[in-house]
Amino acid sequence: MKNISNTELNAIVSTPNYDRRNLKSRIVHLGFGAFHRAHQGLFTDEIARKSDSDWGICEVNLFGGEALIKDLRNQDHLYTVAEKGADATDVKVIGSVTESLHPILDGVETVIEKMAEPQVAIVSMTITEKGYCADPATGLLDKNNPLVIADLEHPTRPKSALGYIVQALKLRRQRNIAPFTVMSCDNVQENGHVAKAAILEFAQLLDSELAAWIEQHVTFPCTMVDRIVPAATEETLTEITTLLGVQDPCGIACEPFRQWVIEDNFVAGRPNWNIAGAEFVSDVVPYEEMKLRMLNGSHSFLAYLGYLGGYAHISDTMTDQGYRKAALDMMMLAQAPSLTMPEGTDLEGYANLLIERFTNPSLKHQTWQIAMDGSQKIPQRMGGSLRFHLEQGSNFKWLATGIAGWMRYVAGVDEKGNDIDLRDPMAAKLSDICDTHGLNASVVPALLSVEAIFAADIGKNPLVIDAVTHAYQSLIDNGARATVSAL
Ligand code: NAI
Ligand code: CS2
Repeated sequence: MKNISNTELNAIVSTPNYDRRNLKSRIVHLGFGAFHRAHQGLFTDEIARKSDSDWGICEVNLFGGEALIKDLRNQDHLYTVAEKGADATDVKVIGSVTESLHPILDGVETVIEKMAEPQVAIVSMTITEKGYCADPATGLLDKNNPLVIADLEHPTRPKSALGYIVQALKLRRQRNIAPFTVMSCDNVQENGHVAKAAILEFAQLLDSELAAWIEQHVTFPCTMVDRIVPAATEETLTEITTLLGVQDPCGIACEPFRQWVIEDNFVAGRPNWNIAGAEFVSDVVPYEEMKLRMLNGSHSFLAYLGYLGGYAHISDTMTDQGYRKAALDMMMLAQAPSLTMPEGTDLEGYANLLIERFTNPSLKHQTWQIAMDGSQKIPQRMGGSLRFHLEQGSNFKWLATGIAGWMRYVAGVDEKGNDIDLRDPMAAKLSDICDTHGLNASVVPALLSVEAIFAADIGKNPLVIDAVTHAYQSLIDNGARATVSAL
């Protein structure tokens, strides 16, 4: 490995130009995963570079990620983000993390006590869709979720993010400390509203006075977050080592594009993330819907049908003209018409930019990764637009093919007969249904009847059943590539 001197390092890698000792842990973030490192962590670093911001982040992983937290501590909480364009890579060392905690390393109580500290103004989250313990079809708390059941039984030793937040808020109320803002940064439709509903209902089941206090004093801004950040691989980490000159096990690579639209509704102040390009608005929902339907909806479409068609990465699907055209049609013909956007929004420009971002050959974003947790993703990425087309009587074949692709994928075996490593919180239930039917179109109405995923207005609708059955049969008869290209 090349040994780079400090001067050389600074010439190619940008490092924090501010005194990190001035930062305070005013944010506790749950979910020190790939995305947060390349998004909120980087925005928070950038505002410290450009202003006198004192906002620092205490990182917490509630599920897994102990090794990552240990590694982060070993390097003074610094880590690298490599922004990879088609032709060039920018490397940034991020300095916004002040400290880190993990319940397994530090104890549950230490994490809750940190969240209860008076200087903490925001608890933010990237805990994946399933972290909200909500029913994907309705967005309301799933009282049968094993984490919810366990946390209601042992509220002072929670496991779920909801349990931690409610316990920390309880301590703040008891100690007369003002509450924090709860900010979701997950790809969940109306993420703030879903977080609020789940937290309030959970609190209500524990202590109705606490629930009323939370409702009155805590805010839950919605956010639209966007940046494609594939999971780190050995290859990315090796590349970062080469660029940096030292190893960084916490390093992460992502695309150059980033967007963050935030509802300006904070109870205890907030960083001026706008200095780094975030937008504060009064209503985020239209932007969230645009992104979830056009970007994430077509991502899921490409993930299932791409994986089945033998494409390992999103950029590989973009080299196939059939997939490329189908993805653009999915955006413009299936998703865009269902949106109500502020005047002047250029959806065609947005779609073309998405195709360009998906094409980025430097970004190895696995179709298998995006295919994960489909039961949580499909309803919000395709359900709303499906309803729109049913009301309008318009063509929804792209959505039907996307859903059929998911159904064929959860069968657990690919077109060559190889097993698929299915990851989904509902995997056992989905596999049971698929095993009963085999690769037969009779599985379509059976999967559409899973009400936690498809509300009855969709799942029992004969037009939906017909269209998805037709697409599923084509996948069985002709395979994914021919089915996509025939769209
Ligand atoms: P990741 O796998 O790197 O990290 C997942 C994080 O979620 C970990 O910190 C883990 O501790 C936490 N987690 C998992 N299950 C949990 C649970 N039940 N309760 C609490 N915490 C839990 O994934 P990544 O890429 O960071 O994505 C996380 C989320 O960020 C996504 O699900 C999505 O909602 C959002 N996001 C991701 C983007 C990306 O391109 N990676 C872009 C935009 C949003
Ligand atoms: C992807 C998203 O994994 C997935 O489901 O669709 O994480 C996507 O990369 C981001 O939302 C882009 O902002």
